Amino acid sequence: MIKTVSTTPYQDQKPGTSGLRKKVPVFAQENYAENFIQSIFDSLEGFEGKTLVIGGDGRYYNREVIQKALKMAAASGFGKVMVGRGGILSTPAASHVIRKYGAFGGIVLSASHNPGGPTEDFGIKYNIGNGGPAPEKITDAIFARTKVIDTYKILDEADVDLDTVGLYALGDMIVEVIDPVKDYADLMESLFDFGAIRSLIGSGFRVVIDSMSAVTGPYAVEILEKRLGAPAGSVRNEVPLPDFGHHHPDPNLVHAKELYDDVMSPQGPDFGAASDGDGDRNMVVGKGMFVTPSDSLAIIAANATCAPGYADGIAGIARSMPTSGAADRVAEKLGIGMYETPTGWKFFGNLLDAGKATVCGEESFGTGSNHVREKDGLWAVLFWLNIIAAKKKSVKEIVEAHWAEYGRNYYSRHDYEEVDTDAANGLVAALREKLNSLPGQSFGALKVEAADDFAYNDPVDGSVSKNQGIRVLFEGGSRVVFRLSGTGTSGATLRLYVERYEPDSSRHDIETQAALADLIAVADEIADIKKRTGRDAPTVIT
Ligand code: VG1
Ligand code: CO
Repeated sequence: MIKTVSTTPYQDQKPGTSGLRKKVPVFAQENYAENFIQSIFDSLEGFEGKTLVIGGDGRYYNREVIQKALKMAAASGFGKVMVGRGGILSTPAASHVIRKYGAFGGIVLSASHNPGGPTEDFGIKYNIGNGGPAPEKITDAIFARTKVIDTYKILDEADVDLDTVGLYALGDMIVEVIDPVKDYADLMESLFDFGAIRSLIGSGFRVVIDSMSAVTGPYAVEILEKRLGAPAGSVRNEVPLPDFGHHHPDPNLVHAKELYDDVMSPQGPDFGAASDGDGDRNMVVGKGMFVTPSDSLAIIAANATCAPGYADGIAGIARSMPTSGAADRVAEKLGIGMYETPTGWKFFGNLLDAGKATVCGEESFGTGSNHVREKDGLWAVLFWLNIIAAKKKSVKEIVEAHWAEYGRNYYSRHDYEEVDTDAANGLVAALREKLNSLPGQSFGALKVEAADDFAYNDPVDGSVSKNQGIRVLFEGGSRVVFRLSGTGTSGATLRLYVERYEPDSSRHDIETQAALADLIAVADEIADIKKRTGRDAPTVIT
């Protein structure tokens, strides 16, 4: 039976960089999740009888919200929902399932790299039929709807068993519980030379993946241990836990430090990788060499033809604005298109659909391609293994050869987390005021060439996105970028991105923070970071 429930709107359900993210207690308020899910459905047209995909990263509250979403999808007239067993689908796997089965769209339940648990983060994101995050036109419509919604519809039925693969009836709708791993693992096998990677591992090359007790565990075990023959135990923290075992499932040098230290130790593995909560991020570490995400994008693009799925070459590269310009040099050399978009994977969707870009990346440990419409952690790891197997070189050799050929883009991001929201907004407002006066000014040896607030004109649909981050560009190609995070759930997070291009290969082995020290100091001088945030130092440096 379909129930129509009266509800009161919430005013704070604005989707951020990647969907709506809030603390669990916020989501647990009366009708909070229901209002948002109904607002998604109310903003869509023509889904009657069609298929919806639902899955999440297994974090706390995942199962509860999936049951609600299933009953609401049935009440709203979807014909079928495909849901991962146990409510599990990594973000890239959800994207693939939407595409493979021609679904109308999908709901991905995740707060990605943010911690999980009863007082930690939860999130809901809508993906469209191309498998990618809904564009701003749709997220704006959803937000507008959440502010006025007064009823939602839900089926009054018992919960569906999510733990057994099979077909279930829910009112007039079918629920298909699917194996969350198989389709995705098959896709990976179709893109990469599994035979070559198997030989590499068979010859003694030791690979370790840290799934950080998050969603990639089952995927990594199936692919790395079962299909590629790595010894059992090669995947660490492989069981997804609702609280991620109190890990912060963010694969970077701070939160995946143990893995990093292990790979760097002489007895440790040759190659290490980690993923985030929902499986779309990746960190790649080789013995003696941490690969920055910006370099990873450039190196994958430069060596793409090593992988069978990309043997014909790539059409173009896209990167988010704060991501370093390393990939730009590769695009230039290959004579292919290069696109600079705002932060957030949703901006890559049109470029991928139009065939303008084949590989995309973000400095925030995100890399992916046209195989799905999300960034994809394990895909990037497999791409690296494929390149290593094809070139028969170590990560360190591959990265150093790349720098020697293209020059090195020294790069770092400094995050100031949970700072006072007014202070953060004040800092950005003051920077905007200054923009016009900066060009021509010198700070020591650094002279400002240009300064702006990044705006993106989508070359495919003509949409314009303004205020996407403040850029200060110096003569010679160095730059600093300031923006506020759109994924945090308490206070504001200021991100400072710092980059310097160094063509001279005799200067490619400087410690990163040292190589960027003068730029970091100038960024503080221009934006008054320490004074305005009241912080002496960033909380996270990547
Ligand atoms: C951050 C990253 C951005 C990424 C987004 C979602 O956004 O900077 O590059 O696309 O997270 O990633 P923000 O607005 O906090 O800077 V995921 O893996 O965490 O969904
Ligand atoms: Co993520």
